[in-house]
Amino acid sequence: MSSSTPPFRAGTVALVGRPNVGKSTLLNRLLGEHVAIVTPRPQTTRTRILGIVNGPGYQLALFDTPGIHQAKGALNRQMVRTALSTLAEVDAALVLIEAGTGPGGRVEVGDGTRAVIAEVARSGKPALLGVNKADRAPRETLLPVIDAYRGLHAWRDVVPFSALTGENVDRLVAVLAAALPGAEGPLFPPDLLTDQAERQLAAEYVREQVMLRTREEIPYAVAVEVEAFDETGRREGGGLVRIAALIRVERDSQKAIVIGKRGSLLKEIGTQARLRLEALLGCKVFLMLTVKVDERWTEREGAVRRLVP
Ligand SMILES: Nc1nc2c(ncn2[C@@H]2O[C@H](COP(=O)(O)OP(=O)(O)O)[C@@H](O)[C@H]2O)c(=O)[nH]1
Ligand SMILES: [Mg+2]
Repeated sequence: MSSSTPPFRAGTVALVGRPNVGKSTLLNRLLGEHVAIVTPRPQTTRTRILGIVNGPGYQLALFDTPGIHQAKGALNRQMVRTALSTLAEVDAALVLIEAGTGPGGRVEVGDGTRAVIAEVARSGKPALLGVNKADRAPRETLLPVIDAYRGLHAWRDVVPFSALTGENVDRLVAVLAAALPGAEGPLFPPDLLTDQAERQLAAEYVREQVMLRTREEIPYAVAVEVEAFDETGRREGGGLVRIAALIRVERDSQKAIVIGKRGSLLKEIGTQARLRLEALLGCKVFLMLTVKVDERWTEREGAVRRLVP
């Protein structure tokens, strides 16, 4: 190796921010796979999800986390704890905000975002600010946003980008990679994409469809468990995987809604989740769904720990 070869860099980065700023969309874009579920609703991500991005001279282990917010209830408190404990364990932080200005072009930094920045400052970790959703912000509104945020923390850099279109994502990754510590080599096997097992992804794809197709409190009252994952019928390049999943809700009225008239909504949820699963697994999937009421599980610490591990 010549002395001019730059050192290899490898490390862990926590992807943190308010709910709904596009953290999971960014992770999926970087991995090229639907590893973290995405919906237009806040609090979609409930656990931390590892995605590994390999590039020339670096390996970036990125942890997607639940949004940091004023949490009410056992489930939400656990989600915020997960985000903060991830931040405490990593080498660096990638903080995401949404581009855009308020009325009259004013840059408004909400209390929630200030709280996220305070947590990052408290962690003492090197931090990069990503200004996401640049695709829907006119260029002239981006600069004032970047300027305002530069003054709020000693960021490594501030990078506008779009997780949705991919615009400037390359630069975001390059700046992140440069912030990683030097390493002998990769921390994880280079062919490992994520820590999410297929079984977990199956449960998450079902929850994603329930969240997309229900309203009000129901999206937040759902937990999904895979009870059976039978891949004895799976073959190289085809075959069949049989999956049985249990959808938990908090009340009888919610169960009736998720099932729908003569089972119509549950059928739709099953079809859409199955299509995503077939794309992931590369084979046919037989997906059986059941709905069960588990009274106020999101408010019980024990139930939350068991159902959202
Ligand atoms: N226009 C636009 N929408 C985005 C972008 N990134 C994410 N979104 C949308 O924002 C919503 C929340 O995204 P998600 O990744 O779940 O946010 P998270 O809660 O931070 O993980 C979804 O409807 C995404 O499609 C982006 O770059 N541009
Ligand atoms: Mg998310």
